[in-house]
Amino acid sequence: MTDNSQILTDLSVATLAVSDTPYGLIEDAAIAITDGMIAWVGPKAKLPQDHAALAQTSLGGRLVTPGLIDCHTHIVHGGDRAVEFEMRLNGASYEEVARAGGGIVSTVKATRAASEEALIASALPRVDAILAEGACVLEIKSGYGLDLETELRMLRAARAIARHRPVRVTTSFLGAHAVPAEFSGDADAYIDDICIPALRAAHAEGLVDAVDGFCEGIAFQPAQIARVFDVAAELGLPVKLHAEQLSNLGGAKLAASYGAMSADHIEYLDEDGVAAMAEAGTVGVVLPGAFYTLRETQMPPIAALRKHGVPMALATDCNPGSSPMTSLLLTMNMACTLFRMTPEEALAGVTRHAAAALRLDDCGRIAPGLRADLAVWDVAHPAELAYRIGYNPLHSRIFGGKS
Ligand code: DI6
Ligand code: FE
Repeated sequence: MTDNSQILTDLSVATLAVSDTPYGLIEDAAIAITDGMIAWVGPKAKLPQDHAALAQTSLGGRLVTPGLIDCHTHIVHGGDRAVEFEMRLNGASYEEVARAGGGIVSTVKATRAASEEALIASALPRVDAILAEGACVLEIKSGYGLDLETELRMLRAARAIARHRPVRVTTSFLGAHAVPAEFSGDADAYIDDICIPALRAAHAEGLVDAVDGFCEGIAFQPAQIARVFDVAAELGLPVKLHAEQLSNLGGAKLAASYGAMSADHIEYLDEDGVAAMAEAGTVGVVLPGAFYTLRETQMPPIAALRKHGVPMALATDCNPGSSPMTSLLLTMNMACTLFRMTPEEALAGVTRHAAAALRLDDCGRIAPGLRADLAVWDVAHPAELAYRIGYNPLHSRIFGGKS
């Protein structure tokens, strides 16, 4: 099955279209693909005659979903922090870990020391793990360079991933991720002298699809984030924000005031912030991998997000510190078990709502006119995708109509 014009038959399909049927599920379905796009989807008995000439491929009764979308990753970075993880579990204090060169500074050091080729080579096995669970789109952030050259190098490596693998990559400039040691105590100077010039340079090179920041006591204040977002607005770039992860600084509200695509983490988000997101059409990106790794106890306000109709997306947050995770299926399971999201919300979180978080309107659902990015699963019911722990039932992945 390599041709990208064909009819897929003998399948059930969770279209994730907005419909009265849970998951937008259609049994005994067929999907017509022409030129890498979905031409038709529906019950096989209703397949229009004009598609009947296309070659048919039986999927043996399997379930088809939209290709998954990981809408928040830091998958390009140097080094890892496994030894630091071990030191902590052997009783080392935060200071001892920091003195031994650990923490985010160690990732910045390793990333600055890595060539573009090395960054690509170290990211690819992680990318492969995510694709092996049916992902077709990855968002990738900068933010471990914190100097102009390395921020640009990270984004070039991110773009290169899409030339090395059949996957769509969207990039986010995250210069406002942390204050590097050389600007310690002077976050404002870092924003003016490095972050904003690096954003302009990265944009001029076509490396930036969106602008992100980390709004937190240990990172940047809302007023500093606002200065970066003002430049994003000037450049015509959409924004998103790591907001309310460890405390409530009103980051989501700030992001919403800039019409943000998403506010991410959001454990400490209050109902005021939820209402602002609903008003602005800002998606809430829930990241259970970081919650789990940090042994956080404050739950994201799932009930308030539901009440205000804020779409909830899910992502791995794949990063070497707070979420060394490369599984969207495990992310879905954690969202259900830790946050009591439903399996249907979890699947929407890595498909339809993840597409909305990235402002992509040609994927994340199965409907005519959208890209034929599909995941084919050896499961009978879509709830099984969030139910299992550490089991991958992917049968095959179709990217732009090609297996
Ligand atoms: N929030 C996080 O959890 C990560 N970045 C962020 O803004 C942590 C990054 C790291 O520890 O390397
Ligand atoms: Fe993150």
